[in-house]
Amino acid sequence: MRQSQLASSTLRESPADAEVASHQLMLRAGYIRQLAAGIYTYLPLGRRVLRKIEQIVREEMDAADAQEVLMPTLQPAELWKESGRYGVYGPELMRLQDRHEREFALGPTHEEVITTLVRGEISSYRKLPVTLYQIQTKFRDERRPRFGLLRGREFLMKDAYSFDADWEGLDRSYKRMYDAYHRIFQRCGLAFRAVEADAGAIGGEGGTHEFMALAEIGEDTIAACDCCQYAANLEKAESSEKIEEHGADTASSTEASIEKVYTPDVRTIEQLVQSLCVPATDIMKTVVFMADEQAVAVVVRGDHEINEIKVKNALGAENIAIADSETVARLTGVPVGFVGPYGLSLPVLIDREVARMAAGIAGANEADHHYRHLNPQRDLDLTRVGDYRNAAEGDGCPRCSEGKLKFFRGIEVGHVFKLGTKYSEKLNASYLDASGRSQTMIMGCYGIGVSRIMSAILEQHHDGNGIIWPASIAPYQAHLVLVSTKDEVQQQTAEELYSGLRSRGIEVLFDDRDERPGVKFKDADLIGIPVRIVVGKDAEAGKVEWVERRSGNKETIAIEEAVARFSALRNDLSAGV
Ligand code: 9G3
Repeated sequence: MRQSQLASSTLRESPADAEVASHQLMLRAGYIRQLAAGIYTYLPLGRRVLRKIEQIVREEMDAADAQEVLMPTLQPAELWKESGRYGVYGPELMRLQDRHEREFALGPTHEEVITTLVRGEISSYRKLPVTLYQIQTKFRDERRPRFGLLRGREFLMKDAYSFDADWEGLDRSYKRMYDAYHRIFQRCGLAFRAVEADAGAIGGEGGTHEFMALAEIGEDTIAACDCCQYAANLEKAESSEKIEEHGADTASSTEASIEKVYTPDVRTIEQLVQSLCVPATDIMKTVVFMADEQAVAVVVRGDHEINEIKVKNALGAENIAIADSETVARLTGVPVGFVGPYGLSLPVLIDREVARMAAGIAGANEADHHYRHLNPQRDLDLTRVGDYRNAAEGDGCPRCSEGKLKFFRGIEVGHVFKLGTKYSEKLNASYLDASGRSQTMIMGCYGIGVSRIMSAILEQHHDGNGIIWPASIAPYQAHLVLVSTKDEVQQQTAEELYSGLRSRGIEVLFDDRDERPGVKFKDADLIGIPVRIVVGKDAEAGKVEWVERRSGNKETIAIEEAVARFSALRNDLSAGV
């Protein structure tokens, strides 16, 4: 492709609202343009990268014997009413009416569609298992679209769905997808971790993993053991129950009786630490939540954070949120900051680490007063002790005995779920087993954010001068740069090299523009094609400069050598190494 004809141009600056590197770089290098908030056009360079990512996904899905389909984006609302999800997602589900005023949704995902399809196509155990997938535009009306393709309102997803006769079959299908995901992210050049995750609203009976691309701007926090393979989204991560050396378990030994102290206007942990000169680890932090319509108090140690997902799952609640101060005052008669587990008129969930405390300090359920010397074993109802806190860095690993948990930020680029019968039951996807009995299919679903991967790769593959694409997904294999359009020999050499490479099937972006060399080199650094061939003054000696974008290495080599290298490189690429 001649860069003088390319439909996009590079920008000197990126728009102010582009906050992260991947967003800035895709705009500046001319890969995408925003049409509206969270809605983007892929310019030619961007479309080529997206297609390469799709191709890697497609190859690995096909290698795992999944069959590609393409489902509609327009979905009848009836399907979502039948599955009971029409009201669950609120304004995030984009809705519209057709000319007959029939209600439709723009598909955010396709469990309903695929289950209805399979219900009609498969009725015998002989046709199971089957895994179907598509690479398709999804719509989710995010309240705050941001970071370019990382959180868009219209985006490209590969979504796959497996159907098995039984749970063992699902385990096999799940493992095949899980392994295929490892190959896909490796081929895309991503540094990633598969982490145990929370199944969320999608539910499903048997576990779920997220694939996280490591990146500082990632919205998710991963807790990973520095010793074994344990890694989990912080939403779900656990800590070892092993008693920490310093926090000796003296719960049963303290005899001091409860004492009420006057703590005027002392509401926060920090204020308690200051006014009572105690460490946060001696404080029982009590927060009141509304779980669906039920008020519940949760108590964790002062230096820990409450994990709302764990509380929600423990209560089996649909919705959970911190109760506002008026609600707390109305329900308990106690102003916020003075609520505590002792003598409280609400159900109380006690975190494991609180149950171990010897003498704790907590709100006295009376304005301007706290209790001290609370001994949970003696004074509190411990029927609802559990793990309700976020794991903390440095906590012991829940799987191995000597590891410690470390935190990483990640971008979720894949998510695999064991759904079980959650949809097949509701939508009657059943089959006749070998003895002719009707059985419900066991499902799994598997998503990859194809457009999101592009941004995640960029977050991991750039430097101060611009993009550095992994060869597997670069828009072109070679960036051919002609230094001077005025110089006959250079011009001729570049043209011959351009046609020579292309005739060998090498993808070339040819910078044939009548621009100063400095501008060309800056643009080439920005666009990020992994290998650059510069045709300059050495052309008359039959030599060109071979520049590697990532390392910056430069070599002057014979033109024939440049072609030979690419042909070799191309063979590597087609082998998918
Ligand atoms: C909705 C809206 C947003 C949603 C969903 C439904 C997320 C929804 C979860 C999934 C689960 C898996 C198949 C591919 C892998 C992920 N956001 N989810 O179901 F109506 Cl507005 O999409 N689906």
